[in-house]
Amino acid sequence: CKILVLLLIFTTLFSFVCYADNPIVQTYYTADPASMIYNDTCYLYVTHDEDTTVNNFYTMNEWRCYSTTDMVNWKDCGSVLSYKTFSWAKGDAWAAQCIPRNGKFYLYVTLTNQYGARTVGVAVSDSPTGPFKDALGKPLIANNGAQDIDPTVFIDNDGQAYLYWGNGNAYYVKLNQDMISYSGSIVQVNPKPSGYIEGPWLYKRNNVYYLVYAGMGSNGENIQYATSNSPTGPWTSKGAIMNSKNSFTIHPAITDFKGKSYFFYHTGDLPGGGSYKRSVCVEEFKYNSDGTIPTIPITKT
Ligand code: FUB
Repeated sequence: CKILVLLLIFTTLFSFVCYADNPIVQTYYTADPASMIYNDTCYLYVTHDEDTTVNNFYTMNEWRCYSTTDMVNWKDCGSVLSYKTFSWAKGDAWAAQCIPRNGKFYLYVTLTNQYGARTVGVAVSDSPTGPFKDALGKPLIANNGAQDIDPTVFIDNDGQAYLYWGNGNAYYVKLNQDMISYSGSIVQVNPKPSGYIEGPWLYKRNNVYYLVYAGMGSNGENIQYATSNSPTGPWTSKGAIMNSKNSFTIHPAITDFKGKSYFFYHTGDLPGGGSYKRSVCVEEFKYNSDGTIPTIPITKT
């Protein structure tokens, strides 16, 4: 009986812990990583590639979350939100990012609305791992048919929050303190960051603002970045840091965690993987002494 209990404890623990080599998640096809540091833990929100060659496209219905305290052992926190939570959405649970504020967690997500337009929704929870609920009952961003995808959110030292997003062009708004509304109009970034396609990731380091994004590489997308002395630009191109691998798209997130810097992305590296069956990965890297980001090699272990 003791042995049975021990076996049960072991199998329960094992089923919740993913031991990370790249790809981090080996039990699902995952993409579009977005890291969030909270209480000494790194949470990683990912999309879930569910294409079963039904339409051979980005068939995605939910957002999943993984967490780690050491960047090696990852806990599967499960599915934290479905597109079905948004009564006004008809699918396409694409890239998302979560941020803590006001004792709550705000998850900005890409969704297709009932009219077929790509939009940005926002969900809120009391916990980083959900359950999240639709904060508005309607899209936060529905920019007249623009490709409103891939939201990234950032709060500056003065408390002003910024939401960037967009495919083809990049847009931003200044979010209000409540994080579910914005002031002023939507601004199209002009000129757009050099080579910009999609997947923006905005952050600040040593008083420099970084906008990291997907551009076009030689064989599918690559990751490029630009910097500015303001969160609203103008943006100076700093070049490419990583090419896509076994997947047309690639999508960035960057974080500092426990004194080290990490770059998250996705490839098509899991067995059976490809452009619509992607897998999230992480690389540790070091900034150059002038604050620029080096080219980052892809490792698969
Ligand atoms: O995952 C669906 C879309 O593919 C994302 O929104 C884009 O950034 C690209 O990764």
